[in-house]
Amino acid sequence: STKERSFIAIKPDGVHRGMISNIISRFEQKGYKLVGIKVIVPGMDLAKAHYAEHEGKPFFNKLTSFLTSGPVVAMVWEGKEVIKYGRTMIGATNPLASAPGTIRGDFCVDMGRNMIHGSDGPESAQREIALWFQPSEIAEYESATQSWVYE
Ligand code: DAT
Ligand code: MG
Repeated sequence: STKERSFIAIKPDGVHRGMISNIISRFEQKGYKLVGIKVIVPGMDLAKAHYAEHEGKPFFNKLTSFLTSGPVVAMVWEGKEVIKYGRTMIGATNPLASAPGTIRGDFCVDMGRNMIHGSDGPESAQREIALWFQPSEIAEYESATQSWVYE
């Protein structure tokens, strides 16, 4: 469906390093549609809820502390297979295992500074979008380029 949605977030390292426009450009140029965006410094409750699946793992405290340490650009992107292909654009969790051409492959080295989050499946996408956004913060619209991106 061209209506599939993924939660994509630029983490504090990406914001501090001036990568907001670069990352947004990549999704925009692909043909995906931005339907939600905000910049927030998440509190610990939000960070822990976001990364709930990793609770108890050795890196959990570092991970949630880092997410709460600064600005996060939270976004919802829409388009055909945006969840799976968004992950392809982002690259592997370990940037040193990410292919060149991916966001993490092009810009990152350490796992704890891998700059960007993307939902890993339909259930996590739905859960994360609901966690970070009110329904009224999501824009419903048809892109003027719709028929030039989709046949
Ligand atoms: P991803 O962000 O690719 O979905 P994930 O959900 O497995 O990866 O983990 C969330 C974040 O936690 C990841 O972006 C970086 C950090 N992380 C994951 N595994 C780690 C590990 N083994 N050591 C340190 N940090 C890790
Ligand atoms: Mg993940």
